Amino acid sequence: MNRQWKRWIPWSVAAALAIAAALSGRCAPTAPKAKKAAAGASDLAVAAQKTYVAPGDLDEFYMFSSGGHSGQIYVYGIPSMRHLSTIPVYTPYPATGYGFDDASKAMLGGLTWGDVHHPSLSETNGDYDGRWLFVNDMNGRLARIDLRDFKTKQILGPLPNVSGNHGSAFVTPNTEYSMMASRFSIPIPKGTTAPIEKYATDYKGVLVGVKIDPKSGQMALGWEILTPPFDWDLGDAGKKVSDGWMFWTCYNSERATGKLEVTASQRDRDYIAAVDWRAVEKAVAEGKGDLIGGVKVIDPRKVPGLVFLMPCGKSPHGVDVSPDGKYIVGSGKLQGVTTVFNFEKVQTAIRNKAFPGDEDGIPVLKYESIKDAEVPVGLGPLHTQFGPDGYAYTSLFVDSAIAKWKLGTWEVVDKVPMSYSIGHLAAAEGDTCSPKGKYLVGLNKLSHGRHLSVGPSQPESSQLVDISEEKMKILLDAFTEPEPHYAQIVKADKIKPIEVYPKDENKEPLAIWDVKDAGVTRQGNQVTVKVVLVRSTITPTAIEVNQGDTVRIAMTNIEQTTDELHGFGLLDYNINIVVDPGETKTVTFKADKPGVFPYYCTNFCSALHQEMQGYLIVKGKS
Ligand code: K7E
Ligand code: CUA
Repeated sequence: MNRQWKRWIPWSVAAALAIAAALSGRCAPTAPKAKKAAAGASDLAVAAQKTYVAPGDLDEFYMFSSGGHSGQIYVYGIPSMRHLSTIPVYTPYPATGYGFDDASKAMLGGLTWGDVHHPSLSETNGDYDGRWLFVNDMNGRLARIDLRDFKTKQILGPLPNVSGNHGSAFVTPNTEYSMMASRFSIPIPKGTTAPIEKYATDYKGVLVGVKIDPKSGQMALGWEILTPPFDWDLGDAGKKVSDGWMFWTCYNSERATGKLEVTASQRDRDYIAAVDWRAVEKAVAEGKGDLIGGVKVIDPRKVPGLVFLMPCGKSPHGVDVSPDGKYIVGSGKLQGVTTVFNFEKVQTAIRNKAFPGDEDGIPVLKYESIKDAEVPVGLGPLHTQFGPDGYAYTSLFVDSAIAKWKLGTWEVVDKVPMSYSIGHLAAAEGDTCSPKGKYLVGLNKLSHGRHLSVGPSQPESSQLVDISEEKMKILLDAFTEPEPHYAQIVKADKIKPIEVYPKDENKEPLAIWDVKDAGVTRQGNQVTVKVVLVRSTITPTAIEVNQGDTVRIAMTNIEQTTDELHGFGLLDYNINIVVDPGETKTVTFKADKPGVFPYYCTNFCSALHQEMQGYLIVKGKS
């Protein structure tokens, strides 16, 4: 054990004590009983002014926040922290009819939830380009949201061999790939079994490259890399000088099973994997790799030189590459320091083949030879974001604070407490090549009653922090939907959404634009209904079918006016469709219940919205 690792031990002990105390409730802050000023009146006035967005004015940034196991993405405006929109991705969302029409139902593939952790905006030259948002699901899936209309357009997966897609959906600087890594290891291919006692040898993790089509954003499974059964956690792509490399942290390099909080904390260190993804791409193109579960899988024992392991403090969470690509920041979750690795030193060590060891054929680099600094940020460093001026911001879970420090001098210049227990943080474009500064949001895990009580199921809290000056200042408490693991903040003018679907772009063959084309056609027991939705009638106003028919209703909202949505609610058949202006949606169902069933417009659309209704008549068999 070298000196470095020894120095960390007291930190680990202190951290363990702090966590134990927090868990036992001894440190639990008491809820404020009434509104109280946390700072002087003038500070509060400045904070209020900085976050106040006057009626009719617009926020400066969008924040796309992970919805965790709600399976959704939440869109907030910054600095107001107002919730603007919910984008359903892996979960049906009745408010927008998502998961009820044929197309979105097919995308969900029968699954009704997902667990979204890390949204990832598409990039060009390492900066957000405002085109797409990729989001992971723990269940081996990846989704693409088109920011032209803020709708989920594709869900890929569950992908073969992947169990627990946590280390995702990080894109490379020109959105060549969205990367993925398994948190849980399993015997592969999926579907085979091995006893838990053989975990260390027979269970495997995978690192995955999902290829993105540069024009359409279409995702396709590229390749996988076989790894020991480590629990891959978080990732970040190299940029500028480190472009072409991908980094992922892991815990449980012990390859332990059972009570991981004990068994996976035995070693002083875990790893950050460094993957030369351009070389992987080339190797796969040359036919290297084995076909496992239908995908090309590279085994580093057979194809060396693609993957390397950088030792890192035990149980690291975030790994974050600086805007210039020179530094890779990673920290043990129980440490009091964050380690800055130097990409050039990593390259030198690889060139010199300075590998003191290996893990199943993957070379391990020497910690001392690749690190530049250990920055004494405070206890429990989790995740780092960057500002435009060479500053880095690290969230500290155990200290419940954010530390601001300088790249290059490694000096900690400021700290601000968070209420309470910060997880990730998101600075404006703070993980790109050109961070914007100004604002940072602490995504806190607990709120401990800093809000009107809503019972035991308390909301998450997020805090907006002003980072425009030397000292960080908390501006606002906001209560976000669960579970805000990670978020990204992008300049609002980079996103250019449409407000109606242009009629001439509608390619749905069943779309109609005139009420005279509406009606029912039949082929045997297959019934097609073409419907027009326009203020304030659903045409046809009655639909007659026979019991046992398969009915497909295609409804076109022929409006070309902003905000004129119409809905189609048919309660007795669990049908709930919302159609945006210029859009066509279809729903297919079996008319198995005879009777008369009203349908109605669900979205308020006009003074005569209430009159927008009709009847489905299902004639009984006898
Ligand atoms: Cu920190 Cu899944 Cu990135 Cu939760 S993750 S906190
Ligand atoms: Cu259409 Cu209400």
